[in-house]
Amino acid sequence: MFFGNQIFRLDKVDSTNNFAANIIEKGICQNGAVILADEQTAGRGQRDTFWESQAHKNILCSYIYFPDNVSVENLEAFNYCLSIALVNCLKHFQIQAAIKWPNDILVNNKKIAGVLIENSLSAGKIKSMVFGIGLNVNQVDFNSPNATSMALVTKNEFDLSEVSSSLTQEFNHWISFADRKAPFIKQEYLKHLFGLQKSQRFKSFEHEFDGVIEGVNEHGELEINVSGELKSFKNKEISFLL
Ligand code: BT5
Repeated sequence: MFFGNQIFRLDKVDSTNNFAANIIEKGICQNGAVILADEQTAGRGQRDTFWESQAHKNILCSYIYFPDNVSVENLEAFNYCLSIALVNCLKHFQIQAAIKWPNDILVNNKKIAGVLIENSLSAGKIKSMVFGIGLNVNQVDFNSPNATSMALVTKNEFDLSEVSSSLTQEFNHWISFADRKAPFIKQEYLKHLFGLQKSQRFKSFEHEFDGVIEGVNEHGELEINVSGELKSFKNKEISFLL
């Protein structure tokens, strides 16, 4: 399997992740298929949020993967690999990025890319995975106050097909390690983790506090040292006050 062996190029779609789910259900795509769209009319973030993107300016894509034997416990490795692939893709274009747990990609504290991974399960095993990625490339004005793009950071325009090829190449490289459950993926992820070992302010269930990120545990939860006590947080249980 390699990503990009089959490519669906779409002018306009509601969401590349919806399109992916559709063709998976109809059984008309190969393992490794990639969906690329110029425009989304209903791009989704996690839990009912919206992903904004002007037409023809950014990378809006979904990668389809039918894993052989992946259990729910090993899902984190795929999140790590995709985040690392995004950071390395940006590095290829001389942009230094960090991963804000669990998978926002930041440059200068602003979000340059977001990830929406959607899996379908059967008997505790993963049947299919859809890796949806929105990477801001040439868009320079956003409604989201904390957004940035490759063009804003570098003052250059980029060729979208070059950026998507680089991302696909990186993801093909890193996903093989997730499959093999290679332990160093987590180390690589931590190398790029935003705020690691630094004091930060957080908010959890209306409560604000200071803490130091120590890492992520085996369930992929964020571990924070709060006044000498190590606490772990699931996705959406905590937000960073940047
Ligand atoms: C994400 O959600 O960051 C996942 C975004 C995934 C988008 C891709 S595009 C291709 C594929 N097809 C889809 O339909 N989706 C995927 P979350 O962590 O929930 O962040 C969403 C929040 O980010 C929004 O509520 C806004 O505040 C902010 N946001 C929206 N658009 C943005 C953008 N272009 N750049 C930076 N921030 C943005």
